[in-house]
Amino acid sequence: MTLPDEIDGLLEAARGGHRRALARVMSYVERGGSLARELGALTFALSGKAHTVGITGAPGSGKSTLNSAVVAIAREQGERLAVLAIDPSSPFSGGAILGDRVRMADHTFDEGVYIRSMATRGHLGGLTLATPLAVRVLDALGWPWVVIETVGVGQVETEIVGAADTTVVVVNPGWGDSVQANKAGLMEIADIFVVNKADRPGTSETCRDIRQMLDLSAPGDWDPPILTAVGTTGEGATELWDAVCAHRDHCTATGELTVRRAARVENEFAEVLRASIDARVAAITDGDTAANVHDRLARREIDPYAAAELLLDDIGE
Ligand SMILES: Nc1nc2c(ncn2[C@@H]2O[C@H](COP(=O)(O)OP(=O)(O)O)[C@@H](O)[C@H]2O)c(=O)[nH]1
Ligand SMILES: [Mg+2]
Repeated sequence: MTLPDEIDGLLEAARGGHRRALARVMSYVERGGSLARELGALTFALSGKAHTVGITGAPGSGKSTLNSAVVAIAREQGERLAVLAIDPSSPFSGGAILGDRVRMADHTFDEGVYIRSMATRGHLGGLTLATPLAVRVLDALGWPWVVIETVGVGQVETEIVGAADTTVVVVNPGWGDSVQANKAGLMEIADIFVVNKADRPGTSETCRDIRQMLDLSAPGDWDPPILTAVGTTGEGATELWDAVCAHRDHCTATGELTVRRAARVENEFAEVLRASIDARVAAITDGDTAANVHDRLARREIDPYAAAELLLDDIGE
């Protein structure tokens, strides 16, 4: 079957399970620009049904291995899942992603699993805007679960994954003693903790350390469970999947899910606005007005506030 040229047809084919159509749609999302924009507009009203799960943790902590084991369990229960692997530190053909492909190879021929490594070249706002768009498109195309794997090293990655409905933080034995820049950030976003590589010494100490750190933070109505797992054998994968489902049920019952989703779309709006303003300012900065403003600023004829106002007046059109 040849692929339709127009976006609507492509979306319809992708929704009908046509893998090449889906791959093409996701490439458009990745590439950004007007086609991504159009896809976003067409899919927005259809989205909001999928439950999104973020998995984060240091590189090498075993996120992909564990995720693959969890996907297998979910599949046994008849669930369909789309997995987005986002790793800004490694380019599309990089080692980490290649590793992910190998680990995920078990699911290659399974129609109920879709796995995509995301790159975000050409995207206004980068990862922060490309990821929610990608998630929304998968959601609108009928994937009931969208799993987002990202490296929990930077603030942007933490924010992305923290915006999921359920956030899983993967750590390893010894994490309690480690000095990690964004440890507090990870503590804040975790709905579920997993100490993976529980075949190594120090697992129970790490669980205890996390417990203590959690006890110091303000109690919410969901107490994040601290699980242990061995990704390579699949030990603990069932418990992790059960915890994800329990968290989803909890959020649904309490209305927390609706609150989170409203906050998420509000954040995205703010982000889009900021990125659009930045882009317009950058465009102006190349022009005559800008040169003039910079000169006057340098000569101290106008102050930075007046200079900003002059530029912003130009945006207004
Ligand atoms: N010993 C041990 N190794 C593991 C475990 N889980 C994953 N690994 C190994 O850790 C390495 C990194 O795993 P990977 O899933 O790519 O980590 P990611 O970067 O977080 O996605 C691989 O060599 C895995 O085989 C585990 O539970 N125990
Ligand atoms: Mg990985």
